[in-house]
Amino acid sequence: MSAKVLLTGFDAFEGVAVNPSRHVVEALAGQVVSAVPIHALVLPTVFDESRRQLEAALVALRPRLVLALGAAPSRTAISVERVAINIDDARIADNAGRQPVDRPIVSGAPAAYFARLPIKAIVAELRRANFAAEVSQSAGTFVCNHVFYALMHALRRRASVRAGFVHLPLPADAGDAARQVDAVRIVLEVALRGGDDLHVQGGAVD
Ligand code: PCA
Repeated sequence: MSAKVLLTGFDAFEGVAVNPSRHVVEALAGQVVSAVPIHALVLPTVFDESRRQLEAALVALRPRLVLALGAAPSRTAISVERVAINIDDARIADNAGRQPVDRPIVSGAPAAYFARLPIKAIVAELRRANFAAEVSQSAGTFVCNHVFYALMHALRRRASVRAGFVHLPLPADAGDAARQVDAVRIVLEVALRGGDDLHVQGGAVD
């Protein structure tokens, strides 16, 4: 079977009228990166349903790389997430009006999974291309973390599949939005390159 990339984003949700992750996913749908075709999927910002749709796509496509994207209105840098945690704790309601509090995503499963992406190499490459980028130590506890955790859990026995999550800041204008498409292309290229991560400073003190 030929290799595929699955790229996901989210629709609009409270406080984010136009989701930049949706724009990027739609812009890259059907394109080819490092000779690998991109399959795009826009997920609903809804607990459980987003996970169901993601899991169905994983079964249907069997991708070599999965990159999930979401919007992070409070951030100013492209945030390459290090870790997904096994908890839903919603400060706002999802698009179906649900607001789980302190609910495990998968009962009895590990507290966390690390991204299987060269996160520091990705940050370095983004900075080389003049993007504000950083490693993030938390993807939050809303639907983005939910999908990220569900992704890593679904792939827990498929070690050869690379997967992770990137949060995008809200773009300042149309030019900025277009540049985010280039940034995500860079993320995919570095992720498909394989090899070890860079061991350079990328942590946080608090
Ligand atoms: N961002 C939200 C959910 C959907 C999105 O794009 C989050 O960070 O959880």
